[in-house]
Amino acid sequence: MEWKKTACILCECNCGLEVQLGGDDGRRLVRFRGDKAHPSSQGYACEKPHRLDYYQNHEGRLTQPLRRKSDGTFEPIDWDTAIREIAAKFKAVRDQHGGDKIFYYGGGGQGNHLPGAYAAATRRVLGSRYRSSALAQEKTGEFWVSDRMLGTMTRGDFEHCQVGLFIGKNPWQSHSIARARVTLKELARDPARTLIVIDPRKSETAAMADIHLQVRPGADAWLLAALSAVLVQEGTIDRAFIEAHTAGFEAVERVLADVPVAEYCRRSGVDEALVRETARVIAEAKSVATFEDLGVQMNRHSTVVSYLHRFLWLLTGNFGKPGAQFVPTPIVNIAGGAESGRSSPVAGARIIGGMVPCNVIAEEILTDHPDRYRAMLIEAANPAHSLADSPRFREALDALELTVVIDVAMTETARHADYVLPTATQFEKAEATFFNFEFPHNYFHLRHPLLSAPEGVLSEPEIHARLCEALGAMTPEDVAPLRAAAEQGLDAFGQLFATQVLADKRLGAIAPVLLYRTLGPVLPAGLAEGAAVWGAVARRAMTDAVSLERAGFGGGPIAATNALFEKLLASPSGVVFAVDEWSTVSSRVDKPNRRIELALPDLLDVVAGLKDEDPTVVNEAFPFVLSAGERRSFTANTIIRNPEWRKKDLRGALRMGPVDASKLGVTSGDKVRLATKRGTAEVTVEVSEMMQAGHISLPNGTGIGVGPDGEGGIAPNELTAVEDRDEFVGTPWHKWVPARVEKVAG
Ligand SMILES: Nc1nc2c(c(=O)[nH]1)N[C@H]1C(S)=C(S)[C@@H](COP(=O)(O)OP(=O)(O)OC[C@H]3O[C@@H](n4cnc5c(=O)[nH]c(N)nc54)[C@H](O)[C@@H]3O)O[C@H]1N2
Ligand SMILES: Nc1nc2c(c(=O)[nH]1)N[C@H]1C(S)=C(S)[C@@H](COP(=O)(O)OP(=O)(O)OC[C@H]3O[C@@H](n4cnc5c(=O)[nH]c(N)nc54)[C@H](O)[C@@H]3O)O[C@H]1N2
Ligand code: SF4
Ligand SMILES: [Mo]
Repeated sequence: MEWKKTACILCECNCGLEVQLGGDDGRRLVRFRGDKAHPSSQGYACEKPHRLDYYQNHEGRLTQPLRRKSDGTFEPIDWDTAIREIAAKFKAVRDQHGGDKIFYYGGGGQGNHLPGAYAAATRRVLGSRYRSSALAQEKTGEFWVSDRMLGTMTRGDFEHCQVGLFIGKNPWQSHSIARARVTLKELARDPARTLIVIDPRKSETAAMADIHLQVRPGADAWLLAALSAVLVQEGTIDRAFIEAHTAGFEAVERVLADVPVAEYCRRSGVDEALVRETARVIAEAKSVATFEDLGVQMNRHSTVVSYLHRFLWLLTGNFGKPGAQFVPTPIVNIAGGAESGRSSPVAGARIIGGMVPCNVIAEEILTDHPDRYRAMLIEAANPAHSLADSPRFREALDALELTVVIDVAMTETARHADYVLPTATQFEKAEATFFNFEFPHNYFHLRHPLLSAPEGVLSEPEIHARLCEALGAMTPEDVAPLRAAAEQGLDAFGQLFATQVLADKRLGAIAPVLLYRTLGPVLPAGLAEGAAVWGAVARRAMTDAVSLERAGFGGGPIAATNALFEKLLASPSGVVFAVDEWSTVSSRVDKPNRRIELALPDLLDVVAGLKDEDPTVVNEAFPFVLSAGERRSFTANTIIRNPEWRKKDLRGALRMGPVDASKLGVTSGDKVRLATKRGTAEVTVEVSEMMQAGHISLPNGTGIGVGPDGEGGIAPNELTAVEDRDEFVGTPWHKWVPARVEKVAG
């Protein structure tokens, strides 16, 4: 049996996989093993990819374009009709109300990123100016803070750190760092190294930590303020680093000198002596790597916590040295945090990295404001399930004049569309890994398809190319010369593309689909969808020539682009494309004089104001804090739709600590009624030693296909509210949902 190379698509790591196909039709994914040749995962894989056949083969798979009828049901239509009608209807919205009323959502999930690249062409042709994706309900606060302080993103070197710190992050289950469990075990086992976890829950990662700061849910701001205050007040900061590499320290010092450490420890629920010891461990370490994630990013004061988090490694000089924080060279920068010059048209929300906060989208539709969004193109995302307050989002979709969804499956979102366009799965087309942030060697993985796509579905690049053609934006005359050059080889193609397309605004706008139509057909079988990667590589060859040259791709921008692109096409396990040096990291700070800006006045004001806020106050009506959407061993957003893919806990239990359970008189397996201000659901309890009193949690990605409490469990966002969001960037408080639990009689 042949082993074919691909990657797992269930979390952002996209570990390299080898797969054997089988079954009656040869289209089942039957055996799996980690790909040892993958530059980052090196043979590692967790338990989840063994169930990937549930993604590739399932009942809800779409294989025909669908159009909504007036009675609300769908009818199949052919592709020519679908493309013609959709193009005409988008054009009508653009011509009547302006292209900026056409909103784009999605573009990629955990393992697919190329759709968003191709959609850029369609968006420009339509004049669509506003867009968003899941990143604007999790990462935009961190991106914004990082952009304002460093002008770039950073990541941590957990493989070599002496101290590894995870804040609201459970990498044992959620990964996000390469070979997470191996790295965590090494860190925990070595007596000279320290694993620190900040989590209200004794998560799998917290359970193996040397230090677990079991914070009160939602009280991280006080804890991190206390930790950084101890560094300043005990004088253990790295003054030499601060003087050489930062600006604005005095303002920060003034605020932190004032923090009443003992009182903030009390409010955060963590013992003061343990907080002081943790600060000392961080201050004395040779190197500290850190990672913050959803536990704090979907919580109260999330943006302020992202800011305070940075003090822990910046005030201790843990930047730009092995084992500490670094600035990677990605092929595509998906972590941009620049604030756009404009705000969202109705709510006036801040737009970070080009993305409108997810929590304001519904209110920008459900209004009579003249600038409301009137049409939406949604691709590779399931916002009717993943965004706060699903009922309201469904209502917003229904209020639009036109909704088009591009997906592999009939999803909660697709059900509210006017047109649903079926696309090839991530194993039926070339795809690529964009969440690669390794250092000093970074890699890129252009994946080859495992299977051909079934009759009736088209890949996203083909859909976007056809839409652009139907809108008259890409003509045979645009295509012909580049197509001829591509036939002659990459050198001729590169020269012509550089002189013709980049010099012409109209052609530049459709560059991704133009690449697909011209370069795509000459690429090796199955790799046509990788054509846009050529454009991404070309941009990187211009901005990071030195890093690429160290990896063996030099000789000027076009030569380096073509050499790297050819290597990507020929390397089904991925390619190391950038080699960096630790000594150059600080030169990547993109701020005046390469100095990291420590003082962000608006956020410092909030830090100072924490004094007047008490996170220990209990809400009488909703005395529990619900974490709505915890990563467990068999959750993967909504990528896999059949609940049976989970080996256990099909419906997703409500975890609750033993003290709360006995107070309520319930035990594992009992049903309870869970109520928030937004909704109620009946759920099954799992009594868990992981949970502290007053804290309960539900998994993410459940409740698919079957109403609020069907077979697949409860969909968490039936219970969340859009207005509970960060004051700066609008990210939701999914990990801090006030809730009430009642025993169900009988
Ligand atoms: N198995 C699995 N892995 C995944 C995914 C998946 O669906 N399933 N999804 C992927 C995606 S999209 C993402 S964004 C990442 C997310 O990865 P994580 O952020 O690690 O995932 P979560 O389990 O949502 O939250 C992490 C932790 O935050 C803790 N937490 C809750 N409230 C608080 C609080 O008030 N303070 C602090 N400090 N912590 C708190 C929770 O107890 C939990 O242990 O995971 C990725 N990996
Ligand atoms: N309450 C609560 N809500 C949350 C979270 C939480 O912790 N709590 N977590 C949030 C986070 S961190 C994230 S990242 C989001 C994720 O939410 P979304 O970004 O909406 O992503 P998914 O649920 O993974 O949906 C991916 C969609 O892509 C489709 N798909 C799969 N392969 C392809 C393909 O090749 N092409 C196309 N076009 N489509 C494809 C799938 O069928 C699915 O409909 O959820 C968020 N929502
Ligand atoms: S860590 Fe993530 S990408 Fe790797 S095998 Fe597990 S789920 Fe898949
Ligand atoms: Mo996410």
